[in-house]
Amino acid sequence: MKILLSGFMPFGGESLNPSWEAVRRLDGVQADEDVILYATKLPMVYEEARIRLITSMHAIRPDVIIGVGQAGGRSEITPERIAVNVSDSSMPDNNGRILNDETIIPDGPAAYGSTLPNQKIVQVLKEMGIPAKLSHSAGTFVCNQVFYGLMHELSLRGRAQIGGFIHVPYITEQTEGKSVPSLPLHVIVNGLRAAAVASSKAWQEKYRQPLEIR
Ligand code: PCA
Repeated sequence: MKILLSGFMPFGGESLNPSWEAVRRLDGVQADEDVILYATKLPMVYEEARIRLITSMHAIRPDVIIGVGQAGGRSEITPERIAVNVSDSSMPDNNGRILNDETIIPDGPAAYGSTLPNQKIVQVLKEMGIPAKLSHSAGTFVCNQVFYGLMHELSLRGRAQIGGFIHVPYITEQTEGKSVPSLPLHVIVNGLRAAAVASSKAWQEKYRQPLEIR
């Protein structure tokens, strides 16, 4: 089975984005028996990011899709519970666009829940000694737009796919000289890899078919 992980380009004056730095190190990795990881890089631009992820989904045809983004200031790896149908931030995207109370998908539902095994992911990461916590808000910036767009796409297709979003803290290099929480890159990489394996198990429990008829 295939798992697609997305990461973002840097923004807000940063020279890197830990989401892309982490997922690019997982591209092509066999995370478990019959589990191959793929990474795709998204622009930090509202519509383009959402469309780019859907294009990658069409090309790769993954069973599990995990969007990943930077949440500067958080100290844990945080699977997101819910995506909301609104973009609203005083911060511009990388095209300089500021969105105010904008609906992402007109006539779409107010929110979608993640279909990743979030509680299991938090539990597995904690057992590995990696700080992890369920988050109840992915915000209303570009990450939430990608997360909402992903869940909307999955709801339209009705295929045997699960998906969701995980925010990660800054990596240590980004916070030198500042009193802001961070994690070493390798910890984030290991955490996302474990989250992918936990998700593959959840997918298999839900959709597993005998190998010979796949
Ligand atoms: N974090 C931003 C957008 C891109 C990213 O890595 C967010 O949380 O919306």
